[in-house]
Amino acid sequence: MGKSVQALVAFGANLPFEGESPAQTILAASKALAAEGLSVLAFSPLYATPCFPAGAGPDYVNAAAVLQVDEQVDATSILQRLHRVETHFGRIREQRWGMRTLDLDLVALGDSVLPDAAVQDAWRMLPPGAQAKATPDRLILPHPRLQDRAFVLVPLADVAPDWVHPRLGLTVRQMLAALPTADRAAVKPL
Ligand code: A4P
Ligand code: MG
Repeated sequence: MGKSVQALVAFGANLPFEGESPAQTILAASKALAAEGLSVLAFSPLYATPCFPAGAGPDYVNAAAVLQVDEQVDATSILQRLHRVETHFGRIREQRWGMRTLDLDLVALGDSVLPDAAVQDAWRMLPPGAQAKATPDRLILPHPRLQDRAFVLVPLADVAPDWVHPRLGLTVRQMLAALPTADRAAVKPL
């Protein structure tokens, strides 16, 4: 293997799959990544988090991982592998922000900004009303909602507290500290 980079991945689940709880599915998925050539360097504790948007379904279990991937592997290929793992654990894409047995988001790949700074900025600064309606048709990195979400940042702070957002210049720890206290407090160790 040549040079490697770190991929940050967010795990979420709020529906059981074949009798397994969301927590069991997330742990099984973390082990299934190896079969896709993705090696897990660090895996966070599991957290219970209130469903966003509130009332849209059962509460979630969330977690985060740092993967080590060869520099040669492009971001699209990593997302495809994550989607294969989602499918393996029963994910059916029906509704944006809908309930799911497993959601794997590629939060970041090193300091990559994709497809470019202007497009990442535009998606990141999308007004809240538009966020639920618009779905990107291509990979955006870092994930455009990363900086807003305690259910992503709390577990990420366990495994990659010092990763710096390439557009905001803020660490995971700093982005988390900038969120409302109530958002952070709502994310509870399972
Ligand atoms: N896409 C673009 N960039 C990325 C990226 N960096 N990572 C594209 C992953 N996907 C990316 O994603 C929709 C489209 O975005 C895909 O075609 C992909 O190519 P999806 O995974 O098919 O659909 P989704 O999961 O409904 O959308 P998304 O954007 O992943 O949803 P969110 O924003 O992750 O919201 N509440 C709690 N407490 N915990 C959760 O984990 N998750 C969601 C899902 C809602 N509420 C939640 C949680
Ligand atoms: Mg997703």
